[in-house]
Amino acid sequence: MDCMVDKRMKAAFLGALGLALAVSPVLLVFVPQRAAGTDELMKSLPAYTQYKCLICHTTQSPTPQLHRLNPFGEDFLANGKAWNRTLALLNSDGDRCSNGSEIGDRDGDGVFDDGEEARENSNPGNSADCTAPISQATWGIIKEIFNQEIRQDMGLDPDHDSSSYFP
Ligand SMILES: [Ca+2]
Ligand SMILES: [Ca+2]
Ligand SMILES: [Ca+2]
Repeated sequence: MDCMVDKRMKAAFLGALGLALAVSPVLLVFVPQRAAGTDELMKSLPAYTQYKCLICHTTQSPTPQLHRLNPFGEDFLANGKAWNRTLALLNSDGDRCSNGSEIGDRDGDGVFDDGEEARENSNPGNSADCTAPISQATWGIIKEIFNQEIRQDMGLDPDHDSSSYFP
């Protein structure tokens, strides 16, 4: 009797194993795989750590089956998959920011603009995302405008009052 149970279990195990081996090629086809080349191409951009695949693709996890490009990805492809001045000066997604401004390298020389972190300011492939970086010089201008406004609102002479409300 025990022997009969063992034989049935062995047959069931072998049957399951056979089925698994038979469908494994099918499973490999349907299990999402990462699009080949995406990681290497991404690393050719000056910055990619914030948006990663979404810089060029319409999905965060592109696969060989689903890897549609966004407007920046299309321009990157048309530019020979190279980051340079030509691509930096384009505004692929049609917002107010050039690709270089969004990536943080306005002139496309591969070197980040002064005072900027080595990360994207906004996504060059998403027209709803356009953030201008605030450099030290820009911040100085903003402070001066606010200080002038406050001095004028308080009735102080902006030419002779040097008080500043921003450090
Ligand atoms: Ca743009
Ligand atoms: Ca630069
Ligand atoms: Ca954008």
